[in-house]
Amino acid sequence: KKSEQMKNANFPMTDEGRTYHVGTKRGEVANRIVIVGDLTRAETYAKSFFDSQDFFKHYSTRGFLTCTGTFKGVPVSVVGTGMGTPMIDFSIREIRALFNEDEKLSFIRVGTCGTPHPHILAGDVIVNDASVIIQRNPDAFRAGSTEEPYRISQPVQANKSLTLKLQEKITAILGQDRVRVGLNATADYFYSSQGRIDTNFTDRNKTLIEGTLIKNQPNVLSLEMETFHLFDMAEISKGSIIAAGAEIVLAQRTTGEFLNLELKHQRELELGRAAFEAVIEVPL
Ligand code: R1P
Ligand code: URA
Repeated sequence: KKSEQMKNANFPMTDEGRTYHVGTKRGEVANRIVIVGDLTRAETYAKSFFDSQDFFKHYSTRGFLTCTGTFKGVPVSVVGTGMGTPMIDFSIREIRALFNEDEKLSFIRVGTCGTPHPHILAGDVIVNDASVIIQRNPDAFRAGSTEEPYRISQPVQANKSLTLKLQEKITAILGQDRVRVGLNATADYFYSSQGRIDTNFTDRNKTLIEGTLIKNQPNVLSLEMETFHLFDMAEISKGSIIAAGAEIVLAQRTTGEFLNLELKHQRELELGRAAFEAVIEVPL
């Protein structure tokens, strides 16, 4: 399929109104949206939860998958965003641009994460009521610099009603013992800024998680790569977007355990169902 000519250098769109990266146009995305990092998770959700298998599906050449259908009769979309905060920026801005100024949107992110918390198990679910971001400071790595190698932001809050509804829905499925609610830390990278050790590079991150992060924010439960930017975008959306997020714990960082695939797939379906139920029930 040949790519289409974009117009408008400030906010590129085709004549037909398709956005540059996500590639959808007005009417192809619902205003209640579940976003996930993994594109196969997005497709599995559409196939498992949409009322009909005859749903709208669009792959963009920039790594986004959008599926739109209905869940219990309510129009919903699931978008596979890929990884990292720039992908969240493309997703939120380009989806928002498909709606009128007075229309409201809700986004729930269903992700996977690591936990720095010794008592949370791989396979547990963490619902985030707020998030900070950890950013690597490249200036600190230049010769002679005295700057700190990583910066931790102030927390930004999730939407309370959407978060409570998501917590209620996932707790009804998994029970209280497997669900935690608390602070997330989005990292700008998977390796350096999540404190992973890679001897091929000078990362200066040996004490980043237990030292810098936990001293700064003792209650951080999860580490992932998108949620902060989703909450931040909702906060600056002039009241048009509400957002919540939850993750399945894949990596238990204090023991080194990584979740087995079978339980990961089971949890993805459980948390996905909870997210669709929450996103349709909370009024906009
Ligand atoms: C890293 O492996 C990816 O997994 C997490 C992180 O946020 C990052 O995107 O979430 P997803 O499973 O939604 O991609
Ligand atoms: N995703 C992350 O970003 N970090 C982890 O440790 C696991 C999943």
